[in-house]
Amino acid sequence: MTKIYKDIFEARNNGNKLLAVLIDPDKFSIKNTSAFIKKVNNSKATHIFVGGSAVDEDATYILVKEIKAYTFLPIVLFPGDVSQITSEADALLFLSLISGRNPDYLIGKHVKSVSVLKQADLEIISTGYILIEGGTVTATSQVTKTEPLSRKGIQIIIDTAKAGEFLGLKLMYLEAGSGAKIPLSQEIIKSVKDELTIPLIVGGGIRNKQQLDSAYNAGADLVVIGTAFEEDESFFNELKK
Ligand code: 1GP
Repeated sequence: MTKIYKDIFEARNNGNKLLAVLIDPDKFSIKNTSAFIKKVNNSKATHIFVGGSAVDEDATYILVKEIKAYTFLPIVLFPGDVSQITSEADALLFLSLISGRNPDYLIGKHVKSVSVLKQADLEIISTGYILIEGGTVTATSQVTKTEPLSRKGIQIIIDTAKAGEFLGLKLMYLEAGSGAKIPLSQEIIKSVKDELTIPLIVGGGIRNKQQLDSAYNAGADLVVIGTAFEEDESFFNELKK
């Protein structure tokens, strides 16, 4: 097992909850990197994820290089496209959008990324990505031209996650979408958690400590938060070490 996945796997086994701060290069001002990362370092965050749906060429490389100068936390790419792959990071979530039926995001982009990945020194973590409706139209849905799964179809959500595990995916990411109005319910998280043996990531629309704890209590092993920090960095005060 490679290092970053091993750490996530062990944390899950030991019941240690993980927190990733998501930075979208498209929405983040690089001038703010040092001040922002200082807050991340002083918080309970265990990982930094970098990625977005529409990011300019080279923006990820430049930003990850800058972030690295200020932190020892692992930097994990959460790419919306092949152009966001850079060896400056430590690992890459090799995402397959298994809630959708767009072949490009199930396998097509992956094939296109191989020549880049073969040159890159990145830990590659195969990850099932399940987009579930979160009360707003998400950039992911628009860019990938896929519909999110209905919140009401819990059995379909469970079976999608389990099918991903049967396919050999090593992580499962349940996503309400960046900036979701409603984060995923405890019922959805718990139902999926009960079925999976692989670690579970949950993200989308989590904006306060109570919602974070609710996701953890329902079974999330790692929670991803982006928008809440983009909108109000004082949220870090609630998450001090
Ligand atoms: C988005 O799950 C992440 O892909 C985080 O969502 O930006 O709503 O925190 P937010």
